[in-house]
Amino acid sequence: MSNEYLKFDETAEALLAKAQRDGAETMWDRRAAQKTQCGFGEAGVCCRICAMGPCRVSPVPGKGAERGICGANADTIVARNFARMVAGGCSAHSDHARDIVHAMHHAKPEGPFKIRDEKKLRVVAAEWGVEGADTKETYALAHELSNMALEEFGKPFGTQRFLKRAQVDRQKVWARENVEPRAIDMEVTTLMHSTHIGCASDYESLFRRGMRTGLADGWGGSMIGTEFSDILYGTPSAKASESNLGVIDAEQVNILIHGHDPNLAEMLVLAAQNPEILELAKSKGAKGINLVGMCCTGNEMTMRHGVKIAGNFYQQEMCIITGAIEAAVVDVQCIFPALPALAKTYHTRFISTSPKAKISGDLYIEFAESTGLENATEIVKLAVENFPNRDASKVEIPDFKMPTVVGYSVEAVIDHLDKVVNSQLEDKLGTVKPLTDVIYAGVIRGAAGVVGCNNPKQVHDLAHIKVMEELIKRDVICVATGCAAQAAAKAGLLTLEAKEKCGRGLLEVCERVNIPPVLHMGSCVDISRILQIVNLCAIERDVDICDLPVVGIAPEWMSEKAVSIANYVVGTGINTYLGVIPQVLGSPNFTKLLTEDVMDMLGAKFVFEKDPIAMVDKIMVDIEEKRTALGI
Ligand code: SF4
Ligand code: MSK
Repeated sequence: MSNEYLKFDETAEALLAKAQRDGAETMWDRRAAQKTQCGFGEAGVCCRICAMGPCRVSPVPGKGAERGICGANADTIVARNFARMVAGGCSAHSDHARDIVHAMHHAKPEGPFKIRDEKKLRVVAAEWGVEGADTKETYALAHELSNMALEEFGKPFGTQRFLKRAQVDRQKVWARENVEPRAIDMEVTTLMHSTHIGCASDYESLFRRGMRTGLADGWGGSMIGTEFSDILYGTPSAKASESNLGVIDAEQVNILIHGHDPNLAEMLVLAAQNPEILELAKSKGAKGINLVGMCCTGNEMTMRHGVKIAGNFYQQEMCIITGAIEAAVVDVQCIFPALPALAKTYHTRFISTSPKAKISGDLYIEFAESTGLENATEIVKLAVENFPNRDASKVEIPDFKMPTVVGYSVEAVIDHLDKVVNSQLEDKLGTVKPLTDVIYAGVIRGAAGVVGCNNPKQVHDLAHIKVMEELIKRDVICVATGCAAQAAAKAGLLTLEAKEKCGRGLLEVCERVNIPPVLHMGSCVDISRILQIVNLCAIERDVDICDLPVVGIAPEWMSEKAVSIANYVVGTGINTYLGVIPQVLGSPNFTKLLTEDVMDMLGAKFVFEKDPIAMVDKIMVDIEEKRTALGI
């Protein structure tokens, strides 16, 4: 732990001291136990794709082995490893989306899975060419559309349906470069085939394979995940919430919901409102039931229900260390396998629920769409029953929480803009024109999508916050998802008052539109919302997406999903700034491909910069160059 870290995060300081007193191990202990991390792995030149290996080649040309046993050199090994990270990320986002579509397949008027945004159902159905999209009975249409969506994963011919949303020049780039994604499962399978021993060795071909798979995520799996979640659970609108560990309430039964897939969490919200269970909670001495969210399940729930945000990725252990969590309930992705053992230090029950993410060490209650509400009810009851087991001497909840405004779907942003510009009109125009107007006029210089995780290679949250504070100061509006959005929430950047930290232009926009300078757009799959709003701006101005003064940033990323995201954001034509350097530096050729050559291919590139302020300096040069090229 650096001093900077301790100064920066008081809640962490107090809880890590408590963890030591309680004899609880945390990620920081395990990071220290790793000592110096492997230089070969860090450079991406370790290969264990076949059992002749593991082979490691020298990241320094001319020093040590230059080829693995099969003859693969650093370029091939790095490119294969990178591509396989994309496959992992695309799979995670897309398989999550598939579960949402399955839940929609189970939707019926009496619930518990219901159609909550019928308008979006009909819009997407019309977009996909469903006959009678306007007139069909709601649930017949929903079931037809869910079948079509399931085909997007495995159809034998054709490309992803949502590609047609993109601005036409971007579609031409994808066709020219042969990176239009076909069925999602097909892209992942073909990538795994290509990276098998004895298949592709050409690093550029491997990069293209990864790019196509990344685009299958962004414009396929993730976009399906977002749109179908909105249809099923409602499209988010702006609402108030709170964030940080202080949202845990000593007087209530606290249930932590953590992971990514909203299917279970939506059922938990319903179960926690059950009058019988609330009565049971009172009989156990609790004032009520308090659901608190973490990572992207938290984001999904706060966007639609205002569920309070307990924290982001690095705080998952701290949440349990408060000693006041009755049940930590998880679905898929970003869940430390360390949590069940940690939970045993306290009275917390750790409950995993997905057959795709069964975590050993405590309880497993399998969630299925067909029995969703019963599963959720069992879980909530179990948490309530556990309340009397709480040890008051072990409870320490940091007295720190921040008011937060969340819920900025694309529709919510457009709605806000319309209220300012068209307040006198009865029919809303529903366009992003006011947004492009203020960008083109230079009132705000550009826009940044800030996304991604925490990673001990950065001081947690600090890079997120420095980047966002510095950008809004320089009149760049930020939209955020995932753990970056939660970092912004905790730092108070998702409040209307945060406009005081903005430059003059952005301050004026925030005042007129009544929005924070950083907009919470949702979970990791909801980066598709960012793609869509940038895409709408490009369509509005009739330019390719790569011409707009817009950047993507992942200051503290760590997961394979982030590698997939970085690929599809670059593939969409948006320069992408990474504050943690991917494991590619062992191949100067592949590194050059990512950071330079890809520009000619897709009109955007990867930029590696660990220092947040230096990163913002580079971003401003990038944005101003784009403005100059547009003549604005
Ligand atoms: Fe070694 Fe080649 Fe096997 Fe990789 S694929 S482990 S480089 S022999
Ligand atoms: S939860 S992928 S740690 S953003 Fe989506 Fe956070 Fe990264 Fe998981």
